[in-house]
Amino acid sequence: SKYIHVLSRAHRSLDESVPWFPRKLRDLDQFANRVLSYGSELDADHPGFRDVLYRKRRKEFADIAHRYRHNQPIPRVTYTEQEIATWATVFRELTQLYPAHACKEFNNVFPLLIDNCGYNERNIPQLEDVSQFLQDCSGFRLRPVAGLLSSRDFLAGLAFRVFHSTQYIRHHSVPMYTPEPDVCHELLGHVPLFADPDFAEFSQEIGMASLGAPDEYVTRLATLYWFTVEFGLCVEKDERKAYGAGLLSSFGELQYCVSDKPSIMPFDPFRASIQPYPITSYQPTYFLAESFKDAKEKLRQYAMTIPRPFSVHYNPYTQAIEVIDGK
Ligand code: TIH
Ligand code: FE2
Repeated sequence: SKYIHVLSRAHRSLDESVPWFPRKLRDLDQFANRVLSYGSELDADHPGFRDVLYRKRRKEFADIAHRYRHNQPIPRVTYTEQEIATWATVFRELTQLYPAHACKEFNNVFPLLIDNCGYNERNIPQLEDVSQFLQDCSGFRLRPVAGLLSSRDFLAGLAFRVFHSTQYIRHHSVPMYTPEPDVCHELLGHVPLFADPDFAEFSQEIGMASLGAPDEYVTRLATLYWFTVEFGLCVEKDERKAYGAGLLSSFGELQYCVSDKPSIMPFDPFRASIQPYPITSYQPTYFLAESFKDAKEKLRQYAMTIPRPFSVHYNPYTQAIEVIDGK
């Protein structure tokens, strides 16, 4: 028998063995208080570790995100000349590579961001403007984040078409590649594709599959996310194109990924979800998808193998997850 819990006001809780997950958009506010590391704590090997001003700046950004609550506009930031100069370098180099190496969906959206969201060499676009634009395109929205979220929390956001986004910029000494996300990575790498309907659906599917899933499966879904949304390649007329945000925001790795150096495997979620990967260097291996639609179909097949005593449905009218007993 199927029973939709969300219809009852008294949200009967699931079996105790099922990890907690958000049911409505506002529930994402709870993530703010459990970031794994606060955005201003930099490791000793971080390029900004010895830069007192940079660390102070990182703290300001972390504080904005920490105070943020659902439905508030994302605070606007005045970026410094040095920050804008870093953005300009990244923007200039990447926009020269996109026509040849980015996938067509990305190149279709990019001019809209120039026209509507202030994307240009001399301006770092504001998260609030970009979030409004995405909501119009695909219902995706941005939320500022104060530090690293657990995979479980981060993926859960995607189930609601919410993307947790950093707002600070990489240290000026490392424009071509940084191992941590920054505003260049979010705005240039992720944002264009979240405006694409098929890609948005694919991303949301990963998020929905993760809700209440056992830890081992959340780890595998995070790996799948890594090899698709972050580092995915796809085929276009026999050519290899980048759709992963980690490639589209790094002018170092974007050139490397289409060279003959890395090894390339056909996208198969059963295989990609268990592939080990480095997080501080270019990827030795990429997975090549046929299309977003094909990747989504394969992901659905994979998601059906995740053991969960219930299924989930996203109701766009209430922006809530409905939980349905049984598979
Ligand atoms: N390496 C990317 C860049 O330099 O823009 C940033 C990240 C990709 C994936 C995680 S962080
Ligand atoms: Fe990312």
